[in-house]
Amino acid sequence: MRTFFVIATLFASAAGHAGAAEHVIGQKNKAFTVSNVEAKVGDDVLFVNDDGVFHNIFSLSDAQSFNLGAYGPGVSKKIKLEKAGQVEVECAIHPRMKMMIDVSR
Ligand SMILES: [Cu+2]
Repeated sequence: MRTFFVIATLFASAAGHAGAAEHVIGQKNKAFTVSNVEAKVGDDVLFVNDDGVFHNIFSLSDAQSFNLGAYGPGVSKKIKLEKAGQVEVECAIHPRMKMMIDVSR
């Protein structure tokens, strides 16, 4: 009987972890295609340059800092969200480009 409860508990905790999602954030007309994204730790974010110009997407946020470097039209760059918190995303080439990723557990 005790064994049954242990196994049932293991299944219950495994069911709580859904697969990681992928969030696509485009860059078009020197702007992000979305201004706010709700995400979970472990999700991927794909930055897609749908523009005719280069972008250099980065973040200096405490939750996650990264710098994708300059990349041209048609190029995509992926990151994995590693910590909960607010990740403010900017472009080093276009200072007006800003968006926020809210990462929760
Ligand atoms: Cu840009």
